[in-house]
Amino acid sequence: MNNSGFSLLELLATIAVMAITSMGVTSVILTCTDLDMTSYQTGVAMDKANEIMEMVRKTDFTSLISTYGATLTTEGVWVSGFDVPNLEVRATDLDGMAGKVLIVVNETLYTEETFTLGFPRDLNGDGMATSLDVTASYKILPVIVKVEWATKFGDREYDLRTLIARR
Ligand SMILES: [Ca+2]
Repeated sequence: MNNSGFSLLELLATIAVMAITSMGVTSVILTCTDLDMTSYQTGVAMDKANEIMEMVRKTDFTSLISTYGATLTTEGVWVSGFDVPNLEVRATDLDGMAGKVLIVVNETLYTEETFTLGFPRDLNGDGMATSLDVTASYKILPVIVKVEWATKFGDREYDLRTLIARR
């Protein structure tokens, strides 16, 4: 028998190969979309953090804590929250807002974040870095604007850190 066309077996094999190939393509497209989403979210976090830091910098120096200090933690950090649209808030985030302004008033607080701001550090100008709360006497304020959000790959965060002094 002279059969110049596809046999059924060849046809099935071809369909199987095409199906596997197209699964690979779909997977690549999904991965690219995920990366786009991740970079989009990081962009959203950066934009909002920059916007809030600009507002903080424009705030009168003596009003910084009354404006951005909603609650004082036991570590000596004033905290307030701000909303960041289009980011998924972490389930563990108590105030339900992805953004936070942190103002450190404990000269002795030594963390990964305050370390980069030169802590332990004299904030009230008495020459010593020993005060646990300089809320009423500060000459310099360390401000951290932080955005923390959840993604399908895990938690992400972005922050800006600065020292603000009276001008
Ligand atoms: Ca001091």
